[in-house]
Amino acid sequence: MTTSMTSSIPMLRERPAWAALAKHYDEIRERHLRDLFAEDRMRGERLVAEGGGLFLDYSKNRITDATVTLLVQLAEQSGLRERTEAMFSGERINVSENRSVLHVALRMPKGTSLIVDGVDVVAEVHEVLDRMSSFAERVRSGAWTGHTGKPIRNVVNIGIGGSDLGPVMAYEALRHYSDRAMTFRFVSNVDSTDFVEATRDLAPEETLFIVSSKTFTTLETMTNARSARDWALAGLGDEAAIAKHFVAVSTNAEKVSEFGIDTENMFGFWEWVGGRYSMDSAIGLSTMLAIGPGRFQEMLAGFHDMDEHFRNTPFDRNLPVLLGLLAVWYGDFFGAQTAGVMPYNQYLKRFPAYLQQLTMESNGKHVTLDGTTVDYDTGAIYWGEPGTNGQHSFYQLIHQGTRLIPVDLIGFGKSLNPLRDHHDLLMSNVFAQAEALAFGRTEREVRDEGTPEPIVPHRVMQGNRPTNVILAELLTPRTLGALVALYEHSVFTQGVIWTIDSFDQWGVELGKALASRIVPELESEDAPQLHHDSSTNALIRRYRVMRR
Ligand code: G6Q
Repeated sequence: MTTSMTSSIPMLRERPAWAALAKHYDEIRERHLRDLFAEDRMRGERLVAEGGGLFLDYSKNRITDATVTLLVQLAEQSGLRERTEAMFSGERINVSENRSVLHVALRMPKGTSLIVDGVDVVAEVHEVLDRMSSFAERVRSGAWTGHTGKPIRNVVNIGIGGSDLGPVMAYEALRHYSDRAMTFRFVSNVDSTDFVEATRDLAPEETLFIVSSKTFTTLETMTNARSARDWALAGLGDEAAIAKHFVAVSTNAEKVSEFGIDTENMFGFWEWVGGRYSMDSAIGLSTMLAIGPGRFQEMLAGFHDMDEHFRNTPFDRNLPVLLGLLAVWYGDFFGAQTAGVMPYNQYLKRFPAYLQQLTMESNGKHVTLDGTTVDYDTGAIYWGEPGTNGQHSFYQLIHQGTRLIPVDLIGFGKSLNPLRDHHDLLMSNVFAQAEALAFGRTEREVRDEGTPEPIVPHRVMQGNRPTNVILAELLTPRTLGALVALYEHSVFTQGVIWTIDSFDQWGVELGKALASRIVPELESEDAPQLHHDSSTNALIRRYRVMRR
């Protein structure tokens, strides 16, 4: 499948900037950040960029001005400009699923329009947002009551993957702004423990379930939704109660009504919204219930700020483009296998998990858009924990291990919960870590501190470990939107360089199909015959004995 968008673009290794970068890499691979900073006293003030309310310091990367120039050329030669326009205008850039990729339309302001296949998608988006808003207002004010007339106090989102990770992350991130009289829970795992623990202290008459599933066929979600219905019926004793305690978020009205949810209580979205790009669609209903429609709109405005920045800013000042190009630089030239993202903000504790799906499901691909197997590395393994916790565990390996791990450190100017000197202590760690990773401690420095000779090598920090520092003034719905969009577009930038489809997920689809084949084999001891490999057959037989 060759698309008109990419047919004129040579394979990655044949793009002139790639060869130039390979040569340039040989020249600067040994250069130390200590020297790069010593040579240019303004480096820390020059290699920065701003957009969408976020500030990026990328000076502590193993780059020179020439590196940035070559990476920007690579972006140009990869068609990033054209592909970005193709995405924003609704072209079917998700080639393997033949779909448009229009999460950017989810946050276009009311009154603007984007016509795709004769339909104004922005008008459709706002129609759903308006319905969500009026529903959220009714629930939050107590006007929407449960079956027994009591207001809803608990909201349980049932969904998995893209229908879970965004909502959980956003709820945790924006908890400061949420209605504290309400309880929010998220059930994703088909392990019944997830459902049981999430609902054990909730009163059914005050509980609303949001069944969030784009397809409304996902095994985990439908299994949990059925258990939720049993739970609600056991507590409320009446089928009629379902209408008051269940709403759905889906693209599949037929399946929603088959399940027994009135499609009046369904909030739709569209096939052009990928699961991992859906937290700002109706999939964000739990977020809106928590923080209210006004603040949800602010979050959308933050996404849109970053969309505009991405679309309109020259590449060498463009935050998502710079982050994306640096990821390619470390992954493909330095051979970095992983990348760390460490938010120095407890509210962002689920942000790394959210990013894992966004980055790894999008760019974990081994063929190009036309199906050719790649001969370079694609998406890195993303991971992280909030600071400062990580510093007391795995940072050791980042500082002194043998692997290169580029790290993003995310911090804020102000705390939402100021207490004594906590915030300055927190932020001093951001700056100190970035500094130590870049500059390390030389043998001489260690010796001058009076370190006994045999201990000197152990205390030496080589430094030259790259970081990006991302700062925003305050964690608000708006900055969260901008931060998520920053990574969305960075992922897109990387995907364009690698000429892969960042918007399909055939590996995930495979998992969905495989397990359902084995279920009947676990339930019955006689038939059907087992036709797997010898290991799978033996494991199934052992499990049959264990489950008796
Ligand atoms: C996301 C993936 C995947 C998906 C889940 C849930 O991009 O496609 O994580 O979101 O498998 O799918 P449903 O929303 O259809 O239940």
